[in-house]
Amino acid sequence: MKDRILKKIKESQGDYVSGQYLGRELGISRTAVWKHIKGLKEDGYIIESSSKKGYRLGPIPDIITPQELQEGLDTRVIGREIYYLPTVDSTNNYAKELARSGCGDGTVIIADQQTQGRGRMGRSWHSADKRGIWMSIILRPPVGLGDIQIITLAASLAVALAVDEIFDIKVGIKWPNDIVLGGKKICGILTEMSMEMEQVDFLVLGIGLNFKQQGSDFPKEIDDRATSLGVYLKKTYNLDIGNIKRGQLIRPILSRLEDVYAKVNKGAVTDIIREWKDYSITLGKEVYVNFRGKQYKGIALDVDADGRLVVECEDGITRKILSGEVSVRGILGYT
Ligand code: BT5
Repeated sequence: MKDRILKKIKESQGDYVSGQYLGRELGISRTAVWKHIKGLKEDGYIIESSSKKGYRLGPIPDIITPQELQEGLDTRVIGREIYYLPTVDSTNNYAKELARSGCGDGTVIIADQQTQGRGRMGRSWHSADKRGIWMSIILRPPVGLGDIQIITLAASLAVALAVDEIFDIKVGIKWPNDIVLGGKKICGILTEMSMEMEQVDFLVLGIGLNFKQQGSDFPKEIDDRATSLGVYLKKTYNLDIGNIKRGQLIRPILSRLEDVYAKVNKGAVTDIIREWKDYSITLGKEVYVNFRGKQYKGIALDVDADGRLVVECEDGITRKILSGEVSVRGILGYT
């Protein structure tokens, strides 16, 4: 009902709508209307109330509820179901529980804030309130285990394409899926999965994208390697993104994710890799990689059809790395 009231007051485009009219249209009492309006205000909407004229919606704030995100979302799978949480330990944790209890392919869990955001290999992910996009997408791909790495690469490609579309800037992707601007990380992706009888039951794609943080919002330990779109755009183009809502970037990310996901499911892996390579800042560079417990220095030559990084190591042997750490010279601290 709250959604229907919101829709009605949005439709009136800044004019007052009386409680009586809303009640009559929706078949509820004026008191019930008032209660729902109170709920909308608690969600963050600015609604002026006048005892004579009724209710009037103010400018829409930066809200990421399903109602807001789904308005204008052109996807058929990704984000058809969205769970919004003001605060959560980790959207990936929440997503895994939800997936186990049986939710649909493409379900999105999104939060304003994470108290225990996670990176890969037990590391933590700083997720300040309303400053970034912290979301997890549950996928149930009809593909084998071998394609999981491609889906992870595809996710970073989707973010890169969406940032390009909205801000007209080209990010770099550090293999496998760190997104970097001006040598600093703006986005990380954590893919987790659940297997059953050797089949992928579900996959959780956790995307953390720094959006509106100021430089001083990052803790000391990471402020030399982390930045946000806001900081980068201000510094580089003197562009202020204060008025841009998170939803304006979330929707294109979900759309592009839907495109690349469909391609993976169709087996169009070479297309994904080709597009991904266009954003790569790893290929052709000197790298340090860990392979079977040992560290090697080499040159990153290529990404193969399985999404593995092909590295020509100093000992003359070419190794294919499936996951783990890669330090790229000149990026995020390796000099
Ligand atoms: C990642 O790990 O880059 C994956 C991050 C995934 C975060 C999302 S948010 C939604 C979903 N829910 C979760 O709980 N997680 C996912 P990794 O490559 O291991 O990078 C982690 C390292 O990046 C940390 O050890 C820090 O050095 C650094 N770091 C932490 N917070 C950061 C931030 N906000 N921006 C940039 N770097 C950060």
